[in-house]
Amino acid sequence: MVVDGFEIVDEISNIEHGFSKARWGRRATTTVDCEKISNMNDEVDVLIVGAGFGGMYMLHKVRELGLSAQVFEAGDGVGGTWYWNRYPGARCDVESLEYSYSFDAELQQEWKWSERYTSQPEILEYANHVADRFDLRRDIEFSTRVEHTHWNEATNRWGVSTDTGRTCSAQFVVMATGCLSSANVPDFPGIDDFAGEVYHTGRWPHEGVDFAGKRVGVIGTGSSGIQSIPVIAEQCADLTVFQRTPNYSIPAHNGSIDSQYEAEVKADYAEFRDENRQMNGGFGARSGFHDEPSIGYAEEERRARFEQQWQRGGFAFMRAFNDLMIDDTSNATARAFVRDKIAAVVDDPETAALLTPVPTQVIGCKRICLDTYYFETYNHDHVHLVDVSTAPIETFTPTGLRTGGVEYDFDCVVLATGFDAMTGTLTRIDIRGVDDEALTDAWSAGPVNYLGLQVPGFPNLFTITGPGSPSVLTNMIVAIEHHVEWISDCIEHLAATGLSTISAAPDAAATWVDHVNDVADMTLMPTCNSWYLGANIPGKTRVFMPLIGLPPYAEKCTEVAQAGYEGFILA
Ligand code: N01
Repeated sequence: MVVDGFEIVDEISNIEHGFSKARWGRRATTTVDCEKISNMNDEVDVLIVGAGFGGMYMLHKVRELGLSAQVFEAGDGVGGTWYWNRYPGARCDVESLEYSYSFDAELQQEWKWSERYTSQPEILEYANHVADRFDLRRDIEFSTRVEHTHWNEATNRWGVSTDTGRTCSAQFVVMATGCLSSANVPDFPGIDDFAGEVYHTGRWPHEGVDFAGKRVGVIGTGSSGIQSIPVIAEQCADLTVFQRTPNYSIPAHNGSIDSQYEAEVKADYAEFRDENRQMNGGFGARSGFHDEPSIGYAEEERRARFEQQWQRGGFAFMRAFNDLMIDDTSNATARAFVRDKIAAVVDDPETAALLTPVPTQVIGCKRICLDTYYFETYNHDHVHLVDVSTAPIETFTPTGLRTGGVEYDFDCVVLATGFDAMTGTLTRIDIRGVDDEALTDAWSAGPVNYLGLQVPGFPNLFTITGPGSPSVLTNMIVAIEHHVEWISDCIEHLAATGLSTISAAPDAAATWVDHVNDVADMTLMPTCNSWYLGANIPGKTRVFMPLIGLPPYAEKCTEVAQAGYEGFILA
């Protein structure tokens, strides 16, 4: 259905605070208000879309270059993913001392985290602190969603228009739109008829949700489900979890931050950051990484190593050996260890079996979850697990939902059903490059770009942590800082050399996409239906989107720049 130039779609990416069931969201159709695009009411050097950690730092860097910038942000505050994902239990799975900006020595010294893994409210507080400290807000227009971004070949500039009627012309556009910004709401029949409340974890109401005395259903057992289920269970009267695929989850062993460790890190923060940048994912250098394969280890020794890393908590577990993601036999030993842990924690053997991934399911193929008492939660009498792997959710009803012929009644249902990751937010904006080519057409067979930074035919448009770069496989802030600095150096280079445009060469991009997939194929990462492959979205082209390995990637980006931006066309 097309209304007022917008197609009404079954997704909620445009709703700010929670959402109404009757109106999931809007997506720009191909109908473009050309007048808006051509009569720009503002002109800047760099237009930045999004005021999360990427957009904020980009703005800061652009100002350092002495250029003008405008940020458009759909939310009414900064923080990006941490602005939207306010569900109970939301916290970072990378340790606080690592998940923070490194670009300003004073900032990293003065900020004090309270927990080992920071909660969403504290990260949002940090984002607001950064916005104030660097006086960022004056160039950010909030509650303003970019809908159209068109390249004008006559002027070599981008025309950008928003849902508020604001327009802007810019020489450069930087998409700092995040990788997990477009909520995935499966097409559940009858959802509009459900009389209760429906919430998506990625669009949580700012005022919170009162679960007291309520019957709650949670659909989904990825990171968002696994973090929120124990907290919701504490608050509600009755909880039913609908699980399609069981997940591996490692206890976070969260707690207050160790002040001695914090002092050690802060004594030489630069060294700590450097060590982490040398890690494959840009984090965890001091989490007991063992750079040796598991082969040759006797079963007992191997288990002792796994146990040691298990006790460290979180991603450290996957650093017990260096071949866990490339050798299925080695991976099988890790997953057997976790299977035993689940069996030891969950009282009811039937529930334990349902919660346990099948032996062939590679651990780490989907992003590992970090939890706090997730499996323990199923030992409570008021918490129930329903397997929907063979009998999917048939329909919502006015009082709940039905699956496997059984009706479940709820006061509210939480959708922890994930995101249209990495490409979803970009393809929902009407982006058009040279010859009016739509990004959706350029990416119809999967995302094509060079270094995850630029799409051929879309000059002067950069993506921060785009597909084709390590992004979601890293500590995002490390990847963000790397991209922002590369982009700002690139813009500075163009200005210094009197050039006005840069765009990825088609052959370089084609080779790069092959490279990203070749690297993935050397690992066990493509072996499951993960969102890294787009496999969670019906109809999405199945292609491995992020590049594995931050250090070689960063080296390549440096080499390309030093070689005069090899693989790019400069004009
Ligand atoms: O989403 P997911 P998420 N019927 O896609 C299920 C980051 N993150 O929001 O596995 C029934 O992982 C789906 O089932 P299946 C982190 O990178 C980080 O939890 O597809 N079930 C799955 O169980 C993470 O990886 C943190 O079979 C349906 C779940 O919904 C990413 O965000 C915290 C269904 C979706 O899991 C996404 O995590 C939270 C259907 N029709 C998130 N459709 C940190 O700690 C989907 N599902 C920083």
